[in-house]
Amino acid sequence: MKTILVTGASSGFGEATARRFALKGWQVIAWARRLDRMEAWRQALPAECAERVHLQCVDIRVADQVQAALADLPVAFQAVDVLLNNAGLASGKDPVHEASMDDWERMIDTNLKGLLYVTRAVSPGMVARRSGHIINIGSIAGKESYPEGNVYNATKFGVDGLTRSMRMDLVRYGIRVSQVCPGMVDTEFSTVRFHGDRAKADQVYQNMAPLTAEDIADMLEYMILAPAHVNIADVLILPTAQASATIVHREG
Ligand code: NDP
Ligand code: 8X3
Repeated sequence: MKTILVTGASSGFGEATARRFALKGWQVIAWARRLDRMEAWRQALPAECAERVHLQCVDIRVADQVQAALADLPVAFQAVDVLLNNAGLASGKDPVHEASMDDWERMIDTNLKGLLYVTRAVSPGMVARRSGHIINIGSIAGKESYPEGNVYNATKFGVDGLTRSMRMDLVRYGIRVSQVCPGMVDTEFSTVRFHGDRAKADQVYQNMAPLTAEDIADMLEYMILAPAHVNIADVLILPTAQASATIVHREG
């Protein structure tokens, strides 16, 4: 039985993908800080799927929590086949001379340092087993900068650079390293970015059809289930109405 570890499994793409793989009969290790949110979707699964889901409350910004969670895994969950480095956030959208340094620290600590802590902890097992698949969630924001994106852009450009280098480090061990870079997806992302201002978040997706978390889970499922000799290395996935980070066609 295969095992996937999903970070950020309490919402958005992480939740959709964790649920998807649980329903496909995989063992799922689901990490996030909001255990209650993960417990809610786990309990809604058929019992035989729910029992294969192992939830852990982990703040990926804390290296000790990451290590302790892995050390606590039941034996049956210890061999991680797929690591989905998904947990991340934008915090704020302000010009560089006005932005909050707390927002900057939060994004750097989560999107870069957290992703690194998880990867450093999980990848040695993959190396020892000479197999595995690591998928990093990047963004169109890691391919193109945009005004007021500054530190979010920097973290996602960082993920892009890390993904390429990780692939080089791990290729000799038969480990696939991939990246998915979505454009606009309607999740809790914008509400988090605007510090809970739902009205401001809704404006982001006004008069256009954004992607959904299920669209991203479809892509991830395709990448993960591709034959072992196929690595879909880097995918930019946009809503049809989006042409670039800043060009969005809105009806009306
Ligand atoms: P959501 O806000 O819906 O989900 C983010 C997830 O990350 C939550 O489960 C949250 O869980 C988790 N998370 C945040 N901080 C931490 C932390 N310190 N430790 C553990 N988990 C954490 O957003 P999305 O699903 O949209 O975002 C997922 C990824 O996709 C992010 O990396 C984001 O940057 C990226 N992305 C999003 C796009 C979009 O338009 N939505 C487009 C391109 C990329 P909890 O709060 O419970 O800890
Ligand atoms: C999220 C997409 O365009 O808001 O990474 O940066 S965007």
